[in-house]
Parts: sequence; C-alpha cells; structure tokens
Amino acid sequence: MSLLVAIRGWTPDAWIERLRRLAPEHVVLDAREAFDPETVTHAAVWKPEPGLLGRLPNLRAVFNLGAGVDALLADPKLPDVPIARIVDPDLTRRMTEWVTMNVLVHHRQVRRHAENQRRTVWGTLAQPAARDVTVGVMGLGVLGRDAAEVLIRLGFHVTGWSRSPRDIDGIECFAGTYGLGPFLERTDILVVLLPLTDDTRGILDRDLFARLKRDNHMGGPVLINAGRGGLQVETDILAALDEGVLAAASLDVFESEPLSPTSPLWAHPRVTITPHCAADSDAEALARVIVAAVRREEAGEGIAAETLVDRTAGY
Ligand code: NDP
Ligand code: OXD
Repeated sequence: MSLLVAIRGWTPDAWIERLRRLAPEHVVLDAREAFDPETVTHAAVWKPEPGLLGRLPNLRAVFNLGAGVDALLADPKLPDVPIARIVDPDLTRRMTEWVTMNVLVHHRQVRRHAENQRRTVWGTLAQPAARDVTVGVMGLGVLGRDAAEVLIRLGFHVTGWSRSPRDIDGIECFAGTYGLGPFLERTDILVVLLPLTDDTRGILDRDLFARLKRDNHMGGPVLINAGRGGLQVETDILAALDEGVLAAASLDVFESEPLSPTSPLWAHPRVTITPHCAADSDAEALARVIVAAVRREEAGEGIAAETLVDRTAGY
C-alpha cells in the first residue's frame, strides 16, 4: 500500500517528511517524482493536478489536506472513491482566531482610532456593547459554529444561516432561500464561512449586500469573508463600499489568488486583506490526522463521518 502526496500551491516537503516519519509502515510517494500508479492506494492532496487521481487504478480513498474541497471536486476525472477533508481543532482554532480578530477590529473601530491617532485627534467614537451588535454567520459547519461560540461568549448577538435547518444553543438559526432574507436584515457584521459550491458561487453580490441591516455604529454593514473567493463578486464589493452599501470588508480569499497587484481592493481605505491565511493547514499538526485516517481506512473502518465529503452537495 502506498500513500501518494500531491500538493500544489504549498511546498510538499514538510508534509512528506512528517508522513514518512509518522507512518514508517507506509511507502510515502512524492507526486513530483516518478512512481508506479498501480501501487497507490491512498492519496493526500491539496489542489492536485487535474486528472492525476483518475490515473491511479487502485486508489481507495483521497485525503484533502484542507477543509474546502472545491478545487478537488472541480477535477472532471476525479475517481469515485471516498474523500475525507480536514476537521481538526488546530485548523478550527486558527479560523476562529481570524474571525474574532476581524469582528473586533470592526466593532471597536480600530481603523478609525488608528486614523485619529495618526492625526493626533482625541476622537471619541460611539461604542455600543457587543450585545447590541448582530453578527450573522453564513455557514454553520465546523468552522462557523466554533467562531459563533466564541462570539457568543464575547457577548455578541449571533445568528447563523445554513442549508439545512439547525437548532444550536445561543444562535438564532435560519436556513435555505426562505431564511436568507430574515437572516440578512438582522445582520450588522456578516461572517462568511460557506464552502464554494454550485449553489453558493457569487452569492456575495450587490443584491445581498443591499439586504443587510443599515444602521449601526460602524457606518453600515461589514463583510468578513474567509470562505472562498468564488463566493464574492469583487466589483460589487467595491461598488457597495463606494456607494455606502457596505461600510467595510475584511477579505482572506479572492476570486483569483494570489490577488493581482492591480486589484483596487489593495488600496481601498476600508478593505482589510490577508493572503488566504485565516486558517493554514499546518503540516506538524495535521500529518498525524492524515496518518490516523489512512490507518482507519486500511483497517476497514472507512472514513470518519464528520470528515466524509458529500460529493453531491459539493462539500
Ligand atoms: P462545513 O462543511 O463543516 O460547513 C459548511 C456550512 O455551510 C454548513 O453549515 C452548510 O450547511 C453550509 N452551506 C453549504 N452550502 C450552503 C448553501 N447552499 N446555503 C446555505 N448554507 C450552506 O465546512 P467548514 O466549516 O469546515 O468550512 C467552511 C469553508 O471554509 C470551507 O469549505 C473552505 O472553503 C473555507 N476555509 C477557508 C480557510 C481559509 O484559510 N480561508 C481555511 C479552511 C476552510 P449545512 O449545515 O446545512 O450542511
Ligand atoms: C482550506 C483552506 O480549505 O486552507 O483548508 O482554504
């Protein structure tokens, strides 16, 4: 049995070194080198070359080295084997940290205070309590729920939107197309942790922004997106910011990555950009998770339900 490591966009070396160290009973193959496709039974991948997995006749399972599987599922030659994605506290906590940081930056008006400091202005800004601010979390999955729990602990009023109805303590839950309107009209700060699927592509557009709650201390609704760039229409974000439909945006993901140096998002005074690093897949923490999942599959126990990707739903 061999585990093929095929990673594009990150350097695979750290993963290969750790997988070889943690799973000495396995042959760990590096997709950058020549290998016999017949020997590969498992693959640990991030954005693998399209068609690669379809050339492995004995492949039994694919382990995606991140939480989002949109790039993997876009491969038209993807074989019909179970796919597992990362569900792990290390990745979840990183995302919760990024979301919380951005919610607080907007709620506590950090950019405006910084501007006042630059101008040596003792400017007092309105500062309502967190309980008077509604954070709407789009996507109540592993990441959305954890971030929501921390925001609740900080005192925010938290609502959430998902595909299927959810009943979660402390979160006012909405679901589906029917629930989207009531969800948006309550939302001051919109946190997006949706997967990119056929249903969600381009959902963050001008029409959606116009449905958010308007009156708050931040000068209007705020968008925070760490889901995927394909969820957002960037020309609509810029127009909404310039027309006052959105007060500000924090973006970790972009329609095209890396974000082009010519994108007007970079220089926009009310846009905060991070380079798709909200929750890195850390090789040290996650190689163990992959080895445990491979061993479990080999032992005939299949893929753990919470990590199994629903290919029809697209996440
Ligand atoms: P999950 O699969 O656990 O959760 C997805 C959530 O989105 C679920 O609540 C699901 O609804 C909801 N959802 C899916 N489709 C729709 C829809 N059409 N309408 C309404 N709700 C929908 O994913 P995770 O929480 O683990 O991850 C979310 C995404 O975060 C990943 O797919 C990835 O794109 C992104 N990500 C970004 C990172 C970064 O560094 N920027 C790092 C890691 C992940 P339901 O509950 O009904 O299934
Ligand atoms: C992921 C990511 O999906 O890092 O894990 O974007």
